Amino acid sequence: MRTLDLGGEWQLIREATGESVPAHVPGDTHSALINAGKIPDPYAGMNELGVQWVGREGWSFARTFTVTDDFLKEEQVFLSCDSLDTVADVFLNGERIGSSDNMFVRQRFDAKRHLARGKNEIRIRFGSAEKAAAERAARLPYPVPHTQSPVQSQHRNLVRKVQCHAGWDWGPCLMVAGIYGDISLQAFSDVRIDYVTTEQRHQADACTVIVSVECWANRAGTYELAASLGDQRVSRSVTLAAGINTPRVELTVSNPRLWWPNGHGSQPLYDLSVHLGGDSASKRLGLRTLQLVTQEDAQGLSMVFRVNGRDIFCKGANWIPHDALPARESRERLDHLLSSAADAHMNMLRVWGGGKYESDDFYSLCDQKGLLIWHDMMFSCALYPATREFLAGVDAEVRHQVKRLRDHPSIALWCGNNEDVGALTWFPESRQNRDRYIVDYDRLNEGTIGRAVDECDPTRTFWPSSPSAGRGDYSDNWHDDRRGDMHFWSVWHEGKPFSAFLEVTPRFCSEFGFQSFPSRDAIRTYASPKDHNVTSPVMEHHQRHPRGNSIITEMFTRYFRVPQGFDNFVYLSQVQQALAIRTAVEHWRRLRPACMGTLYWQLNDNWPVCSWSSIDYTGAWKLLHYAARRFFAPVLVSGRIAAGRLEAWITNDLDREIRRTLTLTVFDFGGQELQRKTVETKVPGGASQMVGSWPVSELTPEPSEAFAYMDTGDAADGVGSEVFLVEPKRSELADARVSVECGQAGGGLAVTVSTDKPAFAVSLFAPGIPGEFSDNCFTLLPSSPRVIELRSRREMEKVTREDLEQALVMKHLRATY
Ligand code: BMA
Repeated sequence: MRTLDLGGEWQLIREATGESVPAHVPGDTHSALINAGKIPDPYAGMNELGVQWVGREGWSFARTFTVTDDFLKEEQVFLSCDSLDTVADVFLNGERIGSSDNMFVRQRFDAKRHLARGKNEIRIRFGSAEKAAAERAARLPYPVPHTQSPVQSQHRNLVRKVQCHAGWDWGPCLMVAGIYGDISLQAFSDVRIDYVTTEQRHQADACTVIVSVECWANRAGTYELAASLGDQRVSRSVTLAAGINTPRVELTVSNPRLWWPNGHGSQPLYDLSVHLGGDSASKRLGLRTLQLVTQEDAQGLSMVFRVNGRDIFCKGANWIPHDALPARESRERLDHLLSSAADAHMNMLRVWGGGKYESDDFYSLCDQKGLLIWHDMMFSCALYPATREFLAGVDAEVRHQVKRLRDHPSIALWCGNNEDVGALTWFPESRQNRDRYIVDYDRLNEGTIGRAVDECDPTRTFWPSSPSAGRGDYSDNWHDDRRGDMHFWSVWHEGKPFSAFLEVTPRFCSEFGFQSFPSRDAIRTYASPKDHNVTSPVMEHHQRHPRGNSIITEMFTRYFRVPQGFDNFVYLSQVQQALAIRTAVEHWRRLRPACMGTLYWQLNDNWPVCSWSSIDYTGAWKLLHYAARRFFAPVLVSGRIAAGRLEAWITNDLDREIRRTLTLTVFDFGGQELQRKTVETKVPGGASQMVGSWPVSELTPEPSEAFAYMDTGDAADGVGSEVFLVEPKRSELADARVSVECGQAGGGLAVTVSTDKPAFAVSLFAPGIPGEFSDNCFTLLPSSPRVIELRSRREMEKVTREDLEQALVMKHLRATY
């Protein structure tokens, strides 16, 4: 196979005027216009509103390239496009060679007869996806509604494009068009490999890998098929008919090193390469077994991911595209986000159905880091049509993506969509005529998506929707705690207190969340200091939930004393978010094995915004992400107050028994020790146990003047964990004097933090210095100063101690009011 890469410098032409600007491919319309100075950055201020016209126009990407004789000597030459976004006609030297209207399908257009030796021109004309969607809507026999966000492109559900490009309750509306991934001309005379897929058969000391090579043979014949896996090699002759064939070979690895999710073992990857008739392909395999165990039990139906025979408690978050402008995505940013997930002991991410099938980099990084993927298909929060054309497009999409991705060991499950069963009850049209819409839903979901998944990946479970109770169950499983996965949104959308998290026993909670404001650095990218007020128009523009800021503020009044000033407001919103998610996760981890997974909403942002994310658009960890590193730790010490008693729990996700000495100390807010209890305990592997419980009234007569602190003294478990005996706002916190001193530790910069009285949610920020601290948002006791290291991400210039001293901001709870 000969390849001519067409990525690089193109021109972007505005169809209406013929005006052109340089454009990089892979890339998108908006990014090219920003780079050319034609439109302002839509992430700053309220610029997004002024660039909506871009998505309503037609645009062409064009370039010239040179083709050699050698290339044209091959019998077949085709144009391969990984992703054309969205409604595209492709022209070679002025002639239309094909079209596409689904950015999730790899397109291959026959190109040979349109090419000339020497100079050629390619032009890809994109019509407005928004206009195409409106035209389709007008032709539908009945309306097919979708959710609305404050800035919204209508009928997003009628075009096969990243659904959140049209606006979401955390994302801008930027209806980009563009060319993504690889675009190249490919030439061959014998065989083209389309997909390599594998199946593993695990025996006691060996794993046999069956390799299927889906290929296209230009003519019938006998070819050599050679494959290698690790240090194993096989080759054999295969006879292919003209057209599509799927020859197979088998390789056996003895004593395989198994691939494990993060926290359960390592992630060895075996190189697989295949050569056939002049074409070749390679990938990296992880050898492992994975089952989703759904078994009837006393509570209902279990939902457990079992890897290599071990039941895994899934800990993680939901993933959205990491930039609303595709040209700004990068492997480096993916690596930071995914490393941050692994660093916080996550072992699963859910690729959410309003985004996209991600880049190859994304999946290979997940493979390397042991992050399992719950993979939605790209349908979200809407009803969808079930016309013949729509279903045919989806069929091609799902078959392509599943065959493309299925050999990644990280992928754990294919799920039909996000919340589309629930959506049946959201719109007047579907409430009045549920039958019509549920038939359409089923045609699309079971009829097309489910069938394509079953046929293209028999090794994995097809889960119909998130949330759902599994195949064949059409109930809205939103808050069902007997079976299936749950999206628990009562605390955010319904405004219930955090204690509502303690009232449910999800089998697997795949969404729940609470918002906070992003870092000071992120806010500065969109709001100038004069707008640093949460109800300024700019700040409200970067809050896409209509009641978002009110919910944050109202929740402050339940738990905290009202903070003073903008900076404290922002800080406290992050403390509050961390408390919300910690409350839920600690509880649901205590419930194992009834509950076996918690994925909070959401890991990342696609622009700078106030949202449910734990890492903001600049890559900065919000305080929630630091808290996650503690509440997702393999051994978790947690406390809760129930029925007037303080309970101490140890949750052990390791596969072996642990012994711990748990110390519970009750301090007054001045730091005086009032009580100390010590418990010797053993907790089996994969179990959670209450290891002690005491009536609060015995611990202190004045719960508003004291707090409890639990600690195992084992460094691996992290620092201790505080339990307030009444809400923080009712606790008489002392005016602690917290001091910070910048210095060196662990080969880098560090901050020593100490205090004269107990201080809570002690947090360090270094605006302008991208990087993470080794811990943050912790309880600081006078007896235990802490040395917190800074891991800077600023590679080019070294951050000095003076830089850190200048930038450093320290906050703690008592200092906010
Ligand atoms: C969900 C998600 C998203 C949404 C989030 C916050 O249920 O699936 O659609 O952004 O809640 O409202």
